[in-house]
Amino acid sequence: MPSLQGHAAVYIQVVPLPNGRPVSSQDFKHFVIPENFKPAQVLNSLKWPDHHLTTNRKLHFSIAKDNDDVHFEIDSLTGDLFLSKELDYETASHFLLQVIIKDYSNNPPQNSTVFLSIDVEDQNDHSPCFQDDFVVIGVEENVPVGTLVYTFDAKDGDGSFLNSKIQYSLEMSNMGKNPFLIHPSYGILTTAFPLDRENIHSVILTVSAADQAINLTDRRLDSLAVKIVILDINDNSPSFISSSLSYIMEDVEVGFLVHRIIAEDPDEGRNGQVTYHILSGNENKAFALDKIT
Ligand SMILES: [Ca+2]
Ligand SMILES: [Ca+2]
Ligand SMILES: [Ca+2]
Ligand SMILES: [Ca+2]
Repeated sequence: MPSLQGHAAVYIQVVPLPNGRPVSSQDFKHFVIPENFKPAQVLNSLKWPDHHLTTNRKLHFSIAKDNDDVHFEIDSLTGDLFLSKELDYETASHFLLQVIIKDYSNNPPQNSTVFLSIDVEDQNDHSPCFQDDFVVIGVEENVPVGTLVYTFDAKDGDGSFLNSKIQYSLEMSNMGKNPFLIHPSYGILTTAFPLDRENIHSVILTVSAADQAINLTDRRLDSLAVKIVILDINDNSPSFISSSLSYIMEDVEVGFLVHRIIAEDPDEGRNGQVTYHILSGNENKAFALDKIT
């Protein structure tokens, strides 16, 4: 069972009590209850001032009706305060209850009032969440190092700072050097190295978003598969891979295959498609060259 911490009252406001005397620190109790505190559990550190505990006094405890709050109930005989409904820090993080204590051992019965100031402590009960399950991004090769590729934006529904503060990290699924970097706080993905489509066509990354709950074991995360397709730029010229020397007998027939000239270009699609032309030396048009083959 989570323990409760009692704290000294921090309220400085002065409101007159029904019996006319000003509020003293005795009349305030401050509690912190964890968000995951279960209904029906007694807030057992609630200790009424000693003079209320004298056994031969007939006391009656109630929560003032104008606190239209359904989260708390009080045992009218013992003064034990119960949680009657689950707490949700994200909906309500603070309660101020007015407890009326009627003392029937006096005639007429005497009323006293105690304010219970209850702070709910946020529990890390929401996980970070990416809006998508899978993202495909295109980025051109040869962009300058530090180019922005994508901005990830995971949300976390917790109400307090660290439980909802997201830290991003990434892992590369394929082998090799990861050419991307992610900013841990802003989720900005940038290039860390020059990209070369002719070397790597695409990169599969797993981007994780973890909240920063104080206890490492309470931290929650979500992850997202990201495919980055490196788009081609025409950054390679064709180069000849066939021999530059060929022999031919003088008496071959017209149409004889003299030589197969092969040039290669590693770029993609039209950027890598090679056509052939004779620039010079073909005197009397003695040779014909097929443009495609
Ligand atoms: Ca969280
Ligand atoms: Ca929470
Ligand atoms: Ca090319
Ligand atoms: Ca290229």
